[in-house]
Amino acid sequence: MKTTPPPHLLNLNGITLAVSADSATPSGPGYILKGSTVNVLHPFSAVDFYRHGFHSWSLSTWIPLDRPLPQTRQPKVAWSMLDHVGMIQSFPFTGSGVGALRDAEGRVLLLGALGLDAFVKTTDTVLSGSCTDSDKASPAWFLAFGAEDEVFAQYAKQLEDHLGRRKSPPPPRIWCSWYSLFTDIDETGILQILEGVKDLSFDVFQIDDGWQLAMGDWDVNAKFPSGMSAMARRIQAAGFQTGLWLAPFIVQPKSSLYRDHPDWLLRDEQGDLIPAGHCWGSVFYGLDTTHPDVLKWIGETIARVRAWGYDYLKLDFLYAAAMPAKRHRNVGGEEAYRLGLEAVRKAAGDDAYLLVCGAPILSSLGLADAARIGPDVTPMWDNEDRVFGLQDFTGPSTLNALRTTLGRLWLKPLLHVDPDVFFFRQRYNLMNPAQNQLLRDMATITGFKATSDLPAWLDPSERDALESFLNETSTVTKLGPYEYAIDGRLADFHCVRKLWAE
Ligand code: 9PG
Repeated sequence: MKTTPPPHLLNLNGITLAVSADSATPSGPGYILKGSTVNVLHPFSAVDFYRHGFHSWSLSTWIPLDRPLPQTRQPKVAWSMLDHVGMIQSFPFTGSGVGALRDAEGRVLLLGALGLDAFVKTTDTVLSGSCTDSDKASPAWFLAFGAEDEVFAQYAKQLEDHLGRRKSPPPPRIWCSWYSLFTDIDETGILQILEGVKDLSFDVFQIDDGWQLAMGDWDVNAKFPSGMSAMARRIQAAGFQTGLWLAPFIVQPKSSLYRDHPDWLLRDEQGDLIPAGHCWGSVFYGLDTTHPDVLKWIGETIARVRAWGYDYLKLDFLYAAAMPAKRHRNVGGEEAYRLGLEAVRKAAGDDAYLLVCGAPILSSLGLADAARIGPDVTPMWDNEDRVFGLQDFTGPSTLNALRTTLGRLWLKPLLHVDPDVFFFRQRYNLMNPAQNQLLRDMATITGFKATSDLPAWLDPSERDALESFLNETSTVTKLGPYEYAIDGRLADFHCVRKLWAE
């Protein structure tokens, strides 16, 4: 029979908490709790819950406890692209890895896992954590209470101690092909752009989605007749580091990988394939990264791309390896994902720069140099059909991207945080100057600067403004949860608080 551990009465920064856990040990300004499940009963009147989404695009923000958002109306096939399916089922008051409560005075009670495959839920009075990390008999948690920035900073320090941190130089400045051309890229067009940006202060020139045969078949398609090595050499000759996009954990039905290795794909208990989402005109699936043959294939794929000459890899749709499933080895989704990411890191080598995207966040720590921490931006402010029509806050839009990025800035001490691109072009851009400014301000705050503006779309003054922005170093001061000062100018992000239709 399972025994319930007695509640520990903990005094934390002036409040008394009743905690059920296997153990509770003071650690600096907080406590380390141990247990597969832990419960924290607190005495204060919380008004907001900090919901941390599962992967890069998943909603991460403070949500008022008295205004619960309804579950998304997206079809189930799309759910994994939005978040962890279990978190959509118990939407919105369940967080991935970490959860926190905030009272009217802005004091925060935070419960954060220090292992993988953990969730934090809340009711008005209790924060509850559950963790299935198979590595640990009694998983560890960090519990802290105090000023918001302090408790998140303390949690970040604990995560670094448990999961590690890559020692990367400052983030590179990137030109990326996605947000102008999407999949409509080819060799001639890319070489023309390379010529047009070669005098601008980018460090990395990154080719995005559109060069490959299929998701699963990571070889060059007919649009790049000289091949990807030749392209890498041209990028280097222009003075840039070479960047390439790939989504090594997903598989499209049209790929040869799908036909040749049906046993490598994630399935449920009944043996049915689990959709990882729907994109590019079809459903797609995730790989079982606990399968030794899959890990070998991942290593070979990454080694091939590295041998072509690419040093900066944007690894996308990675959540697909972390979905709940019946696997070759019986481990949790995030543990399985981390095995896959370890295989990537091993094959890429220590000197490769790995940007993870659509990626589970905590389980990427210590392996990735950078993580996208929000949905895609667009040269358009909102995505109302998806937000109000489908109750989905993960769709491409600048507002959605700013909201979740702002909610995840506490991760900055742990890795480079990528807020996605900004725009200097007014062509094909539906945002007003203030909206464009806010997006650039977020790039300044994170220190991660990337754009997809085509040189042909920039007028001379926009090109000059882009060049000076790439070379700018600014003084950033946080004024409050939704306000920053950049060189003394206010950057006001209060707009991200509006989540529901008024
Ligand atoms: C390439 C793109 C870019 C981009 C990534 C990722 O919800 N969706 O349908 C959805 C589609 C694409 C997507 C995100 C969400 O974008 O974030 O930077 O690399 O893939 O296909």
